[in-house]
Amino acid sequence: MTERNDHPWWERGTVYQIYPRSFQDSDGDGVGDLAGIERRLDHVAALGVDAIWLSPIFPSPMADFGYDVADYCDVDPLFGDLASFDRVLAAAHERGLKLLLDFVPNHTSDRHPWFVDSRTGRDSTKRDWYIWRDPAPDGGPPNNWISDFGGSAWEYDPVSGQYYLHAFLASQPDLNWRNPAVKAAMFDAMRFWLDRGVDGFRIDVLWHIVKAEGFPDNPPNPYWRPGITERDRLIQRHSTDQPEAHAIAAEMRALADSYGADGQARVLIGEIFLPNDAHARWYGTLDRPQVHLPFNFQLIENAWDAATLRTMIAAYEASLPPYGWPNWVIGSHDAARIAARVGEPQARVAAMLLLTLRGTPTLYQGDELGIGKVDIPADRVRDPQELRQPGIGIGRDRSRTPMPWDGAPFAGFSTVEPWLPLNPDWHTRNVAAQERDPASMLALYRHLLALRRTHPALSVGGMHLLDAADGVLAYERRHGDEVLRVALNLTQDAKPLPFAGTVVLSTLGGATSDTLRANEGMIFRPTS
Ligand code: TEU
Repeated sequence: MTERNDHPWWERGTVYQIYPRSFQDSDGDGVGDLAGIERRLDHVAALGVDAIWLSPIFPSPMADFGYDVADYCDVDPLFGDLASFDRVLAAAHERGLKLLLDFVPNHTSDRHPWFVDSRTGRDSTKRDWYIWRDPAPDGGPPNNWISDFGGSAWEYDPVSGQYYLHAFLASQPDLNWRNPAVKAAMFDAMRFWLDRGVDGFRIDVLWHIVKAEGFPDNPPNPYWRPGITERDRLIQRHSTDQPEAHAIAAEMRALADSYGADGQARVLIGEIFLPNDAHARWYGTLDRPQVHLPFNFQLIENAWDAATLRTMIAAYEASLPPYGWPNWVIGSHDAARIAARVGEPQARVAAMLLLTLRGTPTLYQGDELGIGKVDIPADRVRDPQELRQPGIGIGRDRSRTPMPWDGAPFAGFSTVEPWLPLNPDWHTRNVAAQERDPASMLALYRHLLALRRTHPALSVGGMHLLDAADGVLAYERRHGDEVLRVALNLTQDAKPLPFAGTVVLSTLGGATSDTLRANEGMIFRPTS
């Protein structure tokens, strides 16, 4: 591929996810808020990222902590108001940070006025804004679809004798995007925020938004076994990834692009879980693009070993259309934390991988501190997914714990007991402590992010995988005359270096450069 020098910010840059409930509380209710985020923006800027994505801040009964929206064009009082949002946006822009909101198009809250109206009866003018169906002949649900949070995806409504569809909680009814009025209202909501100056959206479960006509049963998944989330009993063939959803994504993109006349792209990141080929179709075509970045979760989904990751990276790269820019996610408010999965030494290697692979990285708040396993006592579990399917290890609270800022009570996050427990080691694992320690995870993240900014080879350069010893993942990044090589030891044993060179950075510091130590990742400038 020919080398380009015109990479837009979302290709060059990095995204940092803030989970607003858990970033910084400013009003002493134990829950984070927008004024808190504004207060802590210097941490984000000092980290060296380019954009922030805020998980939902809209009015919500919080059954799914904001992914159940009751009004797309306002701010929940728990987080502040439109004025406090405008202040965060201005403060982010002053620091050169872009700001993306979380747009939740697949479903609303059951308290959204649209659904309240829809539920009043079959002749409601909003009836067709949601997906209502008659019962099956035996009175049961219209088909076999399963909610992502377990149980039937259909909820019976005794008032009208029909069922409504909900891919997630029963209190998150799915919108009917085949209805043009729904589309118009949701596009108005996007315009509302774009007009306010946001730089784009992360779009929640984008591949879910349209369902197959006729609502056929989903086929069974032959790989399902007990202990796996109930959703995976079926392949979501007819409930997700429909051609009409791609067409809507293309229209969303056209809307976002219509705001880009100032040369600053308004970016759409689609949350999409699909195998490579189906996933790549969400880029759309060159003349009819869809999302800029279909989120790539494969660093979360795959086993942490060099051979698996090498195969996965090669397959992902090969699946991209020539104009499709890659991206990588290693943590989120839904996934187990990387340091909990692979341990702290390997979490340092993971940081180097995330920030040196070709493609836009998304960092999740707290991973820059290496927050690891947090046990949530049974009486403090809040995640509705965990509460509905306990004991199979899908609890999301453990990655939603509050940011530990310093050694003050409640880690400086709040003045009262936070809504979820802090990481148990917060006395030592907090931002202030790690700022004082040049060997900390935070120092490593800052160093890596600074390197990405100063070396275009690392941000926009080409990449190819290199051969290396078993357990070592190695690759080269190249842009113009600049060549950098990365060698990551994913094992607990010392390994021979795959190439010679001058060490630019080691995850362990003080590198000798004749071997890769256990758990060591290195960036080199090749000598020859
Ligand atoms: O997540 C969608 C999604 O695919 C999740 O069901 C995911 O598989 C699961 O959480 C992994 O444990 C998005 C949001 O990120 C999530 O927080 C919401 O609960 C969900 O959509 C519904 O809006």
